[in-house]
Amino acid sequence: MITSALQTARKAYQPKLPPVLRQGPGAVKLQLGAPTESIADSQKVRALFPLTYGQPVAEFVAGATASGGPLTVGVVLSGGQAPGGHNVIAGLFDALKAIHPDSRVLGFLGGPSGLVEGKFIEITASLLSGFRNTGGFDLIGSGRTKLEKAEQFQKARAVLEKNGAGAVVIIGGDDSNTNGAVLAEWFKAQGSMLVVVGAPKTIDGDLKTPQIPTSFGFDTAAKTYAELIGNIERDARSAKKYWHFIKIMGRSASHLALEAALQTQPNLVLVSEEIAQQGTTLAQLTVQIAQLVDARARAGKNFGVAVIPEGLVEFLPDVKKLIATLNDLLAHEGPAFEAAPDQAAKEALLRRHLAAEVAATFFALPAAIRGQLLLDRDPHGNVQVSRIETEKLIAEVVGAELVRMGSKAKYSALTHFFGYEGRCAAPSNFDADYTYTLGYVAALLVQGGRTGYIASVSHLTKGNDHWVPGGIPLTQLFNIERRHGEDKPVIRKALVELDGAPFRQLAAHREAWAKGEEYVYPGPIQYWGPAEVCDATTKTLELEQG
Ligand code: FBP
Repeated sequence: MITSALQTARKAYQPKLPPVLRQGPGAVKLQLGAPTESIADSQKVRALFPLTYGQPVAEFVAGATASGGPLTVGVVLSGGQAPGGHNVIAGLFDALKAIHPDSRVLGFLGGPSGLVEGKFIEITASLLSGFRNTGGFDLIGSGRTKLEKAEQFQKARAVLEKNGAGAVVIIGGDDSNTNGAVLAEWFKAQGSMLVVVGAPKTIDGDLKTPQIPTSFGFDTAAKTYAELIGNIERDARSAKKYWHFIKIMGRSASHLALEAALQTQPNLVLVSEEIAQQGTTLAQLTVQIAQLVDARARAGKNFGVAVIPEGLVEFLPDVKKLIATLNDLLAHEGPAFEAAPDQAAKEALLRRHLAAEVAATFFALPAAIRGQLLLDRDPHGNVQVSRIETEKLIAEVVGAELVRMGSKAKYSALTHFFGYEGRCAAPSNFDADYTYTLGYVAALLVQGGRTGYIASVSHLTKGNDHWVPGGIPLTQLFNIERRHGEDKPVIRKALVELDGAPFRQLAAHREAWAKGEEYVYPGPIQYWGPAEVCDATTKTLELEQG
């Protein structure tokens, strides 16, 4: 593979470990705290996880650990790409080799399905050397197969045992770690000594608890989007003739849109969680945005920048109801819809099934958006929000509203979607260090036999010299939620909190941002240079952690 000059130089970057890990695994010991409770529904969660519930929080502190024998550990990348995944594997590999040179890492191919089907490669030092500090998951690939059935667990166990592995590290988001906890419990219930350890991954930033301040990839993705938004802002204030509507990835939670906005201070950022709380309908939101466009036009500013979170449509109560109805319909009338030759035929079917109010919402949408709402669902039966052009929807309905209200604004809208652009960017120094540490910690948790744990690092904002590595029992992150008509134990998805510091920061400033051009230009991620430029964390983390 031909590598760029930056890639070549970046290969030599040695991620920074927290001080306690710098002397290697022999100089660190596991310290266990008090037993834990799940964040909610503790009795129900305890009943579902009788063998792994309530384990203590683990912290790594200076001290001697007897050197053990070689360990063989499987590793799985699960779900969407996030910058730093390769460094988790690098940290895992280096720690295991430091524990014993004969340790091995088996990289399961294509996500959880690789574990079930026994498809893997052995990670070697030379193979890994080309992937250190790189973005992407292409070393072993990823997938969205859900590991949730006993039959899959049985196969995974057979694969791990056959290949001499004593543990598997699952690098994933809330769903994958939920399943990891179930797998850990199942192994124990079967009398197996296999250890399951997780690592918090997702650019969306919605796997977050007081103990896990951020998931990896969020930092790099947000900085990538912020760079692009900053560039667009500079263009907007230079050309002064376009309104830019920019959709930012992040599925349900608006963390990425909010973070990118805090870094760039656009004229408008929508926060889905606030819209849901206020019950704002699409029509009401349209009027609000049109009024902003009109007000700026009256001030002689026929330009602006608006940031829209990817999941917005699912938070507008009227569109949410429509999507839920469509999800049900597609689940139950799937074959009929598939047989319909084109969108017109599908819509004719819908006219027969939808209640008047829901049909009105659907048919008021532009045809392209209607088509996108009918596309295939993801493996969980949810609409794939990355494929819905919400930015175009908003640009179009705002244009129509301006006409309706007789605005004199010269409205020319451009739309953008920044999503995949950020998912595989070369990890920032923060993500490179954080992920390497997470991998290293995962190896130590495996060595300590801590099954049902997720690797964690706390005190992340204070600089790497202050990071505290440890492990959080997964059951501590659980609550019970209603999913597809059933009560399920799941890791709670962390949405933007409207009383949280990042949102409050936005609320305090957005009026000024709307009127003026208080744009900020973060520029591209820097890998070398002053620490305040290269090693800064996100505003979200800074504000949340104080
Ligand atoms: P994960 O939650 O698995 O990390 O994936 C996040 C994400 O990037 C979302 O932001 C986005 O909506 C989705 O994946 C896109 O999925 P796909 O890769 O299937 O297009």
